[in-house]
Amino acid sequence: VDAKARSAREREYIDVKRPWPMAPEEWEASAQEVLPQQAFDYVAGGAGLEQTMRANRDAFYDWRLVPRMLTGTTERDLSVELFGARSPVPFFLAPVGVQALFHDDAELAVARAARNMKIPMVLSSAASTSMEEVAEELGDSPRWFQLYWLNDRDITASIVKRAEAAGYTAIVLTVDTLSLGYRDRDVRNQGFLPFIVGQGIAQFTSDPVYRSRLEKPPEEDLEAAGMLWVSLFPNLGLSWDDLAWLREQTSLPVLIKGVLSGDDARRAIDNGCDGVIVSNHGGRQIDGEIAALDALPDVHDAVPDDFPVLMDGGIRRASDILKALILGAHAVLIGRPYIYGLAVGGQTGVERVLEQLILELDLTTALLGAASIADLDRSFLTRRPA
Ligand code: FNR
Ligand code: LAC
Repeated sequence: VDAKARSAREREYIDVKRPWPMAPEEWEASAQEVLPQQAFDYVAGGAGLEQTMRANRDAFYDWRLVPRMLTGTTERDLSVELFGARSPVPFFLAPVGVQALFHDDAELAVARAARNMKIPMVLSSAASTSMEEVAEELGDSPRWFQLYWLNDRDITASIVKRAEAAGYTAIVLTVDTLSLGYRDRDVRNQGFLPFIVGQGIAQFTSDPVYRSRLEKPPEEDLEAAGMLWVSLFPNLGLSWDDLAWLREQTSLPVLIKGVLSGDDARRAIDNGCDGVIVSNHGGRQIDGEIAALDALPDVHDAVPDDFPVLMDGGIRRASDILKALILGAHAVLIGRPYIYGLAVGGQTGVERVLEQLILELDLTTALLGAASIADLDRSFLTRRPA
């Protein structure tokens, strides 16, 4: 990142010499202006032709909200409860790796924004900042830990135990990325892969078991630490049977991120999991696969009503959040939009993006005639006429 250019830009916004971006596409365009091409492409891009990325967005267009008039509701309660903890709004921050690509303060800037706004942060296994440092910044603000199960059980056990010790209250096991997808933009950028040069492996360079696998400490040879990560990351042999072992490592709730069918949701339950996240990783893994929103009704139908179902993929506006909640999500995750906020304005940028979303969500819920998230039943939604 060209730090000088970026901080000048940041100051410009903070001084309100120029208006902050408003719509999500404007944040994306501003992020493109401040980021080096390869960093922008890494966040903005998806697998192959990016058909699934588009499908994630298009799927929302097929549903229309049906408001209810004269309900006399003047107050809204946008909060939701998951695993006994109440959150002020029905969205969390999705796990997004390697945030040092987007801002020097990386995950720490996001943690400050999350804490100020009381929005739960899901920290990535591929973060640029260790889980303990992020936890310290978060204080008692809520957090979950996203797990990439590297092909080494001792390392994985150590990571999970550290997350529990650092106050993360759930483990989110991502199962759609047992190997990274084929992403045209990254291939075009000389095969851009931050991990090879040791970026995005802070959970591991800070891990005693991982460090014990290295000849030289990462402080002396970061590239070797990166190469070890790249060699341990692919774990295509992982199967549902392995979950019993993970369950033994932790008493925290375990959610499976990357479920796209009712069948897999049932398998998650049968294997002792406590929740699922309907997601196709933002269209970054399999080009041409089902849109996340289109997968949601099948998952919803397959699980008990009180079984936690979250969803992400293409959530950009308040209406997207509302549609996903009505179709069965208990909460959603915001992904790329807050990263664009981070790139443009650090902590303040993230806060702006989230504030805009909350304002729009509150107003839209009011206009729909709903007093709370729990009020939003299926009668508020209809399929677009063919
Ligand atoms: C991701 N995502 C992701 N997911 C995960 O479980 N662990 C991770 O480390 C990452 N890293 C990551 C990096 C970048 C740059 C992006 C854009 C995404 C996926 C993320 O959690 C979420 O599923 C998607 O971002 C949702 O799609 P949208 O709404 O951002 O388009
Ligand atoms: C990605 C990984 C880090 O999507 O999840 O790039």
